This record gives sequence, structure tokens and C-alpha cells, in this order.
Amino acid sequence: MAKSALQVARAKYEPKVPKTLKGIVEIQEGKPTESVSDQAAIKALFPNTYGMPIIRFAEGSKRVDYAPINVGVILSGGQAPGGHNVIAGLFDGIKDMHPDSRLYGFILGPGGLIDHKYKELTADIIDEYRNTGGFDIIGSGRTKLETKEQFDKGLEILKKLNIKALVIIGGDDSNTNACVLAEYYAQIGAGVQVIGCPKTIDGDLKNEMIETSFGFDTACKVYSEVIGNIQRDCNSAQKYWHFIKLMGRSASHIALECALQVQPNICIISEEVEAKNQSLNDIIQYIADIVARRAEDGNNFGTVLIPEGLIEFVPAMKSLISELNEFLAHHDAEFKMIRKSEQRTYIISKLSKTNSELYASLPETVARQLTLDRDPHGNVQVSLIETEKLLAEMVGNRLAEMKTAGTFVGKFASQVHFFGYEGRCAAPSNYDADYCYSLGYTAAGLIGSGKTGYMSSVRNTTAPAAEWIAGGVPITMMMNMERRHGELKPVIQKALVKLDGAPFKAFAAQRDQWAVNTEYVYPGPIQYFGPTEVCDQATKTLQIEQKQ
Ligand code: FBP
Repeated sequence: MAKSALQVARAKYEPKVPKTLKGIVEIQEGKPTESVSDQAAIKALFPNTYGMPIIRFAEGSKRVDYAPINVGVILSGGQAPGGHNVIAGLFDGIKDMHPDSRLYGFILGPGGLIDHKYKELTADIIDEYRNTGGFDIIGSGRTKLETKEQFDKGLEILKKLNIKALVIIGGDDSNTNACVLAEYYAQIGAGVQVIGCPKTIDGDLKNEMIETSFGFDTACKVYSEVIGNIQRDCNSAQKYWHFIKLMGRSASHIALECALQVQPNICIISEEVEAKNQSLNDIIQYIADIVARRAEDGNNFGTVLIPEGLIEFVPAMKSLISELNEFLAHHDAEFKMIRKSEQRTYIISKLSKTNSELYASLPETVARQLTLDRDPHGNVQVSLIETEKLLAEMVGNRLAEMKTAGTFVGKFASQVHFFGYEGRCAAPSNYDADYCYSLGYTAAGLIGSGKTGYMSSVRNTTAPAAEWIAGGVPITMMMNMERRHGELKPVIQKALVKLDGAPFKAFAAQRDQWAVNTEYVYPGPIQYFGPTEVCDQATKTLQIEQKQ
């Protein structure tokens, strides 16, 4: 396979690791833990894996002799930079425990386990993928691993390959499923440990013990580079307003982090929209007022960052989407029989009055996008909804009205962008390359110490890597009960942007200034060779959080 010069050079990079991870390591166990809430319910559902202590690796004094072990690994959900290094760290970890240990990758996500599709990951394969982006070493998929039949089917192949531990690399839903699987295998005495690793560019799998999910760092740096380039273009030509939607299915962490990096004129944070009960109209007016204010200074240009999940956080839209979800779940076949040109009228006739009126007020394309197929978790696929076009169009209409009323005196022309897939498979930054390798190596350590139902945890990551703290957190500790598809289920709490958190406050304190003035920052591309302050920076979010 042809390789770029950077790929060749980057293959030689040796990830930096915590000093307590390699060499002679000893396990320190903390006190019993509790779930974040609904303790009694979670305890009852996870009798074998509830309440386990937090694990921390420390420098040890005596080397443990490990037996060879066969381990399986699954990549689950959306791609995130650094996944290959998690696998490389896991591989090196189990080989360091015993050179005869073997690693098997299940193909195309959890489906590979159920359908018995796998490949052995040998040293030459692993070496090809060190420090590279993507999940193509074994592929990923969104099949939900949640039924007893699937667990039993998976166990057949695990037994056949003599696999004693399974590592699931995924987001909040996949790690929830990993925990249910760990509990089930413990309950039936299957002899298979299950360990999770925190992955998602969205950054919403985080808590006290998991300070960030991997991939967030690189993805935000890639988006910020491109937004910075757009801002420079925008400031050079001074004739466009750029509406830029950024991935993040639910939480606005990516938009917030990019805003902190590039200082745009406007950034909408979904969690704030929800907390302030804002309508689509309020958001449009907020943007239009800033456009008008900048026009007074002769600045007919600017940038607007929009989180992908926004639409579901506007309370009125949320209610519309939830009624649509319910309706389509029960009338999908009937809906699909309706001619495309008549679907909109059909939906308008079926919804309750308020939702029907809101639906009718939306531009045709967005109305259609709201009725597209749901993902396997029943969610609207927000990446298919062109919120950036919706806002640009509606702001344009509002400004036209304001012009007639004499409250807008400038010119308005817009460009729209969506950045998501561009960043998910980027070559990992040093931060993600190091963090991911450590997460994988830590997972091997948890396996070696016989743990199950744990998530690999590496903390203190704004310090130099040698001082990072590696260990494990019981997954049940992150759980609460939530209503999903009408049923109460134990799930890992999703971490949304906290409006009383330091990163949001830092943004809120500066945004009015960024709106009127042009204070763009141009981060430039990720650097791999050069001074550590250029190559090893953590995200602004983490830096601000950990400075507290
Ligand atoms: P994960 O939560 O599985 O990591 O995926 C996140 C994400 O990249 C979202 O930001 C985006 O909305 C979604 O995946 C897109 O999914 P798909 O790859 O299926 O189009």
C-alpha cells in the first residue's frame, strides 16, 4: 500500500505513556463505589458487577508471572482518531504479559462477534496501523449488542477461540452494553471478562474518572484548523457570513471547544438553548441582530458555529421530533407508501395542532429530513438534517424584513459548511496517539488483574504523559436509569455541556466581544514534529477544566 511521507515518519512515533503503566506495576484498589444515581435499581440489575472499587496502577516491587491469554476486540459506533492505537496498546500490553498471548479483532463492529467474523491481529498487521487514523484495521459498526441471544451467540465464538477477555471500544451506549454483557457472562460463569474503552469524537462520554473520550482532541483540532482557514478567507474578502455545522449528535462539546480555539463571531450551544427555553425564532433573531450590529461598522461578514444536535434541543422542535418518532415507529410502512410529493401534507394532517403548525413552517428540505429513517437506537440522524442551511435561510429572510423596517442597513450573503466526517479518521494528534495507546495498554492491565465490567481510565492528561494516572472504573459507577423507548433502562449518563462549567463560562464571558469585533484565531494544522507546546497541547476544554 502506498504511503505518504508523513505516514512513514509517523509510523516510527512511540507514544508517551504514564510511568506507572509499563514495567513492574501493582494494582491499588479504592473503596466500594456507587452508581451516580438510582443505586438500588442499578445494584439489583448488576448483582455481580455493582459496587466494585476504582483501580489505580502504581509502581510495583515484584513482577507478576502471567499465563498466555487470548483477547478479543471490537470497535463500535462512529470512527474516532486513535482507535488503532488503543488496539496497538492492548496488543503490546497482552504480549508484555506473555509473548504467546493472542489478539482477535471482530469485523465491522459488534455484528462481527454475533456473526463469528474475526481475524487474528498479528504483530505485522498491528505495526501497519500504529499512529494512523481510522478504524479500518477491523472496521466498525452500529449493531446493538443487547439481547441474551446475541450474548450467547457471541460466547460460542469466544469459546471456540479460547478468548478469555473482550475489549469493547465505544461510546456511552456501547459501554452500557459492555457492562450488561460483563454482568451476564459473570452471572452464567462464562469465564469471559469484558472491558470498555471510552471513544467518541462527540466528547460526551466523560465524568470524574473519564476526563475525555478519545478522538475529541484530534477531531476538534481538525475542525478548528479549517474554521480558522475560513475565518481568514472571510476576513480577506469581507463578503460572506459562513454558517458552519459541527458534528456532535447530542452534546455541543465540539462546537464549544472549536469556539474556544477560533473565537468566531457566533457559536450556538444547544444546552443553553434548552435551558433558556429558546425557540427557533429566538435563535434566528439573535444571529440576525449580530449581523445587523456588525453591518453598522461596515462588517458584512462573519462566522456562526452550529452544533449538529441543535434541532433536538429547541424545546418546541424536541416535542415535534418526539411526536414524529412515535408516529413513524407505528406508521412507518403506511408513511413509506405515500408519494414523496405528498408526504409533507400527510404528516401535517397527522400531527397535533402545535407540532403540525411548526412542521408546516419549516423549509421543505428540513421537513423532509426530519422524516428520514431513524438510526438503530431510534434517534433522528441529526447529521442528515441541514441545520446550517435552515438557519442561513431563515436569518436571510429575517434580515430582509429588518431591511424593510430600516433596522438592517448592510448586505447579507451566506455560505454553508458541515464538518464531521472530515475529522473522524484524521491521523491522531500526539495527545490522542498517547492517550489511546495508554487506554489500550491499561485495558490489558485490567484483564491481567482479572477484572470485568471496568472501563479503562487514564487521567491527569494535561500534565506530561509520564504523570498520567492509569487504572479502571467500574462501569456501573457511571450509570443511572433513563427512559428509552418507553422503558426504564440502566444507561451510562451522557455528559452534556455544563452551563455552570468553566469552559462554557470562559466562552460566555467573551462571546459578546467576539460577536462585534473580529478577534479570530487561526490554529493551523496539527503538528507532529516540533516543540512540545505546539505538538502536545490538550484541548482548551481540558485545560480550562483542569486549571480550576
Ligand atoms: P459515536 O457516538 O458512535 O462515536 O458517533 C458520533 C458521530 O460521529 C456523531 O457525531 C454523528 O452524529 C454520528 O456519529 C454520525 O453517524 P454515522 O457515522 O452513522 O453517519
